[in-house]
Amino acid sequence: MIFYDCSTAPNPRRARMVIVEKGLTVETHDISIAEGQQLSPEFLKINPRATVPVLITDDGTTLTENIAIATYLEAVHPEPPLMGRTPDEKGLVAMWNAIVEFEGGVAVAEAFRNSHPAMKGRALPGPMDLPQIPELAERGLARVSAFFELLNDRLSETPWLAGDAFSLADISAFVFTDFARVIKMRPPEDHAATHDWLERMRARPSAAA
Ligand SMILES: N[C@@H](CCC(=O)N[C@@H](CS)C(=O)NCC(=O)O)C(=O)O
Repeated sequence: MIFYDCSTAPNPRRARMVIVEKGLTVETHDISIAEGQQLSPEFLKINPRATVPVLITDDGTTLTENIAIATYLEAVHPEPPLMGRTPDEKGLVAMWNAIVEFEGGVAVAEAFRNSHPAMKGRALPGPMDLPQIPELAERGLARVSAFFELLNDRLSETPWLAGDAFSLADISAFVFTDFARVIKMRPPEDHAATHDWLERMRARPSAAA
């Protein structure tokens, strides 16, 4: 396997955490988004959509989405399971991961990419240069607040997002919550369930990966 990573970006961090949780060591190449390496002709040959993470499987298949990478690694290395054991658990992990990606990941990206000077002209990832839209940044901030509420409500009901077991959904939520620092947003102090969960997340070796 070959893993194309970017040490500063949230989406590659999600895949990196899955790799560590599975106890794997994978040949890794860092692609610097700050230096625009994702747009280089060499990398565009690997992923014409110019995004990281990318995993090249042992059979040579190119996987460019977190969900695809996690699905492949779970199939090849089922233990420890990160995507549920029973049919119901599998459904809940997929459901919460999708909720987190849309309500959390997209919200943070909307706020960050439409406001940060480093993202000028790069309002969406990918090969197209697109201008920032300040109203979207504002909307993103409101969406991140709503995401923090959703997270705390859910974690007040269950220890982990998808239920009793740690899963891919927790990895996704942790990475996006942590990355919200770039738009100066953190879960409110009185979100006790979220802070308890964050502490348990930070204690996992994969959190430092
Ligand atoms: N849906 C993709 C998202 C991948 C993505 O957006 N990656 C960002 C880094 S967090 C990227 O490659 N950005 C390149 C750019 O900003 O030009 C996934 O699940 O992996």
